[in-house]
Amino acid sequence: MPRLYYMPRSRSSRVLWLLAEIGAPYDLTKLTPEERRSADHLARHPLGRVPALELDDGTVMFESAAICLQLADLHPDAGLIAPLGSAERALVYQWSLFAMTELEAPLYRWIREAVGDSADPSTRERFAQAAAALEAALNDHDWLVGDRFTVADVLCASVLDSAHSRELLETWPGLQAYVERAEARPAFVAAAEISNQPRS
Ligand SMILES: N[C@@H](CCC(=O)N[C@@H](CS)C(=O)NCC(=O)O)C(=O)O
Repeated sequence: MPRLYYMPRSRSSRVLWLLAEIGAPYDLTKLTPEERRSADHLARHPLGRVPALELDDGTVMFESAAICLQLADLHPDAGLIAPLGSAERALVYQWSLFAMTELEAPLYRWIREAVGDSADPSTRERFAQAAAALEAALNDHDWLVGDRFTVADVLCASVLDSAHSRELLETWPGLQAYVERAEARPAFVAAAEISNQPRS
């Protein structure tokens, strides 16, 4: 059984969501901030971050998007990733990496700057361009790839959730509807019960 090392209210949430979509059993280890910096955890993640996942053979991996893609691959029956080499698979990779690089990076920078009251308009503009591209790609479809919910939706919607909860998606009604559709999924609701717990 895989084991997820996680902290509530962190990027672990997207992995918990994916695990709930899959519905297969897994083990969970909740880390405190101190445990995250321990030698044991640094052996799992060289930067002492979460999430990290221990696979059945003892291999430990990190990076939330890589973990989600691997879990989707391990459970093809869950239908969260298209067959290897297919065009739909290519688009799942595309939007998964887009979520991490073009959406998450500028969004988190924008949120950090806004909290410090020093938001640089170019940071918002970079997120705005990515948000508009994603909204156009959805183009009245419920999900990004092949009209079915995939791991790419977990990754994109989990990033956009941080924007939606701060009311930053008002310019993109299509994205607001997308996030709300994703958050209405029973797996999202089940995972939120774990990921929204207090940290300690
Ligand atoms: N790119 C990594 C980022 C991991 C990350 O930054 N995790 C945060 C929690 S959301 C963390 O562990 N922060 C603790 C720290 O930075 O020391 C991923 O997606 O897994």
